[in-house]
Amino acid sequence: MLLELAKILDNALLEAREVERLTAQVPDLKLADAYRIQDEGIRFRLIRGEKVIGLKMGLTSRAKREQMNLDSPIYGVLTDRMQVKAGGTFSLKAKIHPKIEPEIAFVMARELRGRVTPQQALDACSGICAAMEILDSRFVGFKYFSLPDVVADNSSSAYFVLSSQLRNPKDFDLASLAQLAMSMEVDGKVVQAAPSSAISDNPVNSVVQLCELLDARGLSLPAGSIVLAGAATQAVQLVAGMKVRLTVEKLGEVSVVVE
Ligand code: OOG
Ligand code: MG
Repeated sequence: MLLELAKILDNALLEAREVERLTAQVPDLKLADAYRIQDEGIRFRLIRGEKVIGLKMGLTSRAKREQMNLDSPIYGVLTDRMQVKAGGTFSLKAKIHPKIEPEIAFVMARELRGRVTPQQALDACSGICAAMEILDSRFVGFKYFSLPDVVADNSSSAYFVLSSQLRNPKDFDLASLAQLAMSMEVDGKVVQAAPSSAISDNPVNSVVQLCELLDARGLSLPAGSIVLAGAATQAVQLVAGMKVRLTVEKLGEVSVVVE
């Protein structure tokens, strides 16, 4: 059954079309099984030659939990083919209904496992940068799905873009990481803004939470992983012609042009 559900979602991805939420068919779909569907979906992508390069946290800010009407943090997997070049173009061709959101990314120098403190998580990083995630839910209308639905759908993750300005974590302490102004502009006009504390009170806490979610499944956070900490604000619908730019105080900027 799980494999069948994973196949439905994988076909939706390949054909760029929306499908009914899985819980319409399987109302009692458990979160643990939703992560297994997510695993299968990633396995299909690996068979097609993609490589896992990181993980994303989702629903780590109140703005996102309210936008999606869902209430707990979740994770998804990032592959190399999901990465868009900084300053590059993003084509709406073969996408369903993509949205973009402002994030902060960490690059892990060392493996982390189980319960770690925020300071241990920060010490295990080799880089921090501004990032944007492009979500593209495979569910009808990008709404009315439950937590197991979105987890099965790789937590809505579709693409991401990392700033080419990678900062040294040694230049930051925990307090300073929670005080960075983040501002996302479309065509030069600010459309979303929030302090970095909007993400899990401190974006590094998203790394801590990710380790706990992984540990509950017997997994660790591998060395070398990119970690998206989750959006600080609501996501914004992408429209052809937009130039989207995120600026994060002390981290730098990252942009993408939609075509
Ligand atoms: C779920 C994914 C949420 C974030 O950064 O909070 C997420 C969704 O909004 O569809 O990626
Ligand atoms: Mg996100």
